[in-house]
Amino acid sequence: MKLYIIANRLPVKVQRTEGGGFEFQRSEGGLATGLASLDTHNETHWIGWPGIHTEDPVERAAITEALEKMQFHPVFLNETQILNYYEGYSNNVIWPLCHYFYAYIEYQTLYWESYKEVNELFLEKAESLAVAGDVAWVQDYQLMLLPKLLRERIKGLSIGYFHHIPFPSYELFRVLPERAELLEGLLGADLIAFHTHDYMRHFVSAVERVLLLRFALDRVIVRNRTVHVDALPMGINFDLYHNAILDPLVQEKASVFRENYGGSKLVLSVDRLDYSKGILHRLKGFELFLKENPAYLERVSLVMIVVPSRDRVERYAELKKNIDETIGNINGAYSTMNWTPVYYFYHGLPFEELLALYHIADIALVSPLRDGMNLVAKEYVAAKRDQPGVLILSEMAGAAIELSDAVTINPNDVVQISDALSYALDMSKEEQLDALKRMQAQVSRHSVHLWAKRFMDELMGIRLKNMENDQKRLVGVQAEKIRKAYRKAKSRLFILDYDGTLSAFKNRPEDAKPNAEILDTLIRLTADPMNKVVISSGRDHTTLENWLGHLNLDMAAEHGAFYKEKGVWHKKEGPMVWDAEILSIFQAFIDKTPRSKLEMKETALVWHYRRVDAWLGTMREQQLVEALMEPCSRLNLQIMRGDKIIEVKSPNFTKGSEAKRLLKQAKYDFICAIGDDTTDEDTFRALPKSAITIKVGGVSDQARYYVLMQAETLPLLNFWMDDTSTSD
Ligand code: GDG
Repeated sequence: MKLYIIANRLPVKVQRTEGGGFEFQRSEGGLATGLASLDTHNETHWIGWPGIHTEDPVERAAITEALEKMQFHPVFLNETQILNYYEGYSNNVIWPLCHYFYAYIEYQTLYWESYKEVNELFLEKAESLAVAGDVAWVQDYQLMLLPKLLRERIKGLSIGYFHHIPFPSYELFRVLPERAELLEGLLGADLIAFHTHDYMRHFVSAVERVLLLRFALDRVIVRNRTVHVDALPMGINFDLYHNAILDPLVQEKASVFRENYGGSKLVLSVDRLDYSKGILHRLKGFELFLKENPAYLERVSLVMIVVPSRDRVERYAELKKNIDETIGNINGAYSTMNWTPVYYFYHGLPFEELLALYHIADIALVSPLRDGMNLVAKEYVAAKRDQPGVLILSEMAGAAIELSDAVTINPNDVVQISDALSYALDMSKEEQLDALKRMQAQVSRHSVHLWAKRFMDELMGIRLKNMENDQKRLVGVQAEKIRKAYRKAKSRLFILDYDGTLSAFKNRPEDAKPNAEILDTLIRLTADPMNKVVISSGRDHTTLENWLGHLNLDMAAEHGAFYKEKGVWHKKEGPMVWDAEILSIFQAFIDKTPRSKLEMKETALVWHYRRVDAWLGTMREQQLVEALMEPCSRLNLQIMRGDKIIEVKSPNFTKGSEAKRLLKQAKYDFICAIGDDTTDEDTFRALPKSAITIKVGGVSDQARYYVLMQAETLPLLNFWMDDTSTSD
């Protein structure tokens, strides 16, 4: 098994040398470090853009040859693709959208075309390398279409996807014309993970609303597969940052910096130039702090590292201009001969210098307006080692969820930034060390190594489960084996659920009338005198009688409260559900839940919410159960959660008790039960282990087999009955 990490950028820097050749330097980002530590015997390969532009086939071949020795497989992009796929759709559409900068979206159809084209290019590269049994782990928003493409073209590949930036609320995501394609693209993966549960929640709601799929907790069935989602916050290489100060070079830098900045307290900020980072708000907050705290003048400086990024793009150039001007104004107004309020570096620093700064900074001011995670916050915490220091952290950064001992701020509120600075400066050394210690424990445990391991373990777990589930799936050999057993048997019992099993779900329950295919199959099945066929449904007996009463079969209605045998209906005794109090509770919920409805059966009341908005339905369902709990226990009634229904009925009858009653009547050498609902699991449980129990719609622990969808049920029954020469 090989692991392919597929990311927009390869973790390597390729540069032209003066002699016309190329120089290659590995760049050990967080991701590369985390993956390098994976305790696996599998080969890890990377697929990505090498970051250098050349259209010359000879140069491309030379770069490819050199990179492949490092197990890096380059995908070359031309200038138009870099402009339209990378700068365009990725950075001018998805990036601002996911960071809630809706007005910054610069949309062009051309961008989308290029985004699709480049995702296909990545697929082509993957296709030339990966085979069944391998694993592909796709990284981030530049490649959202890739999981689906990989799924379609490389059979037997396990696919994971990690989204490094925020996933926005549905209300924002829905504005994208390509919202459905992007979500479908991601759903090609087996596991989709985000930094926080909030992003995961937004993704789930976007999928439910845009694609009209329904999640069951953290999973959703997409065609014939289950896709899992999870929140797995990314960590850092803790030891690297924690131990950095032990390096004499870092120590030397630290003492030089300390000396240069004199006795000033240092507030540090480190970001890439981007509007999501809140750099201007931060400066305004610092300015306010100086204005309101004259005692700190000449005693506190802000050291601001801004790593250049896209500053040829107008919006970024403008941001840079504003930053330059704001800093100019602050320094102009407050500087003295001995003191500079803001030290500003518009360039990246070597690792050793960055670490020296982390170590000596009294405060790290991490105040993005939105940030998927923000690793700088975690790096600062680790690098402080045993020195005091305070982390001021934006509540809009994913990291704020884990780093609850930071001083948190709303980064839009400059007053809060200013107040947080004075609060942090007033904190005692003990308070600072206490908070740091707790955060260090968190960051050291939840390292990038653990993050990568947890993702891979989860993906491998899903792969294993899928393999086990494949064994339970009723197709091919399994279906053939059962057909043989069917042939041999002399006395067969069929217990068949109706809705969702024989008939597809309809928005209006009364529309689920048996069609010709259902009737033909049942007529065929009941024509064999060795078959006893029972329809076991939660529906009322009048409807069942109207729809199926003319057939030669038995029925159990309302979960066995009524049963029909030899053409006659019988009713079992149980408590009455039409209690005024219960009815009024149901009525109140119907009134406040648009599109929900009440079905009134003789022995049960059923609240249907299939057509209700997913979020509202889930909330109302829980509220309704809570409201029903007390009166139902007083009246000895059972509350049952089914597939988008809540049913109140007597506990005396269940589909299971009905199955037991049927078993007592005769000896069978072939028993088959098929159903899609939790109530059918009562039937499965009541039957002997040897019975052919089949869950419709996905695996179930109670059933021996499953079919993925209702549409497979009738063909399966017909297949067993078909007379073909190859079957014996
Ligand atoms: C995405 C998401 C999410 C910065 N300046 C210098 C320097 N850095 C290093 C830091 C840190 C990294 O760059 C920036 O961390 P981010 O967390 O912002 O990561 P990105 O990859 O830019 O962003 C983000 C992340 O993915 C991970 O999922 O946290 O929310 O936007 O490691 O140390 N390094 C050096 N000199 C610098 O001047 N050497």
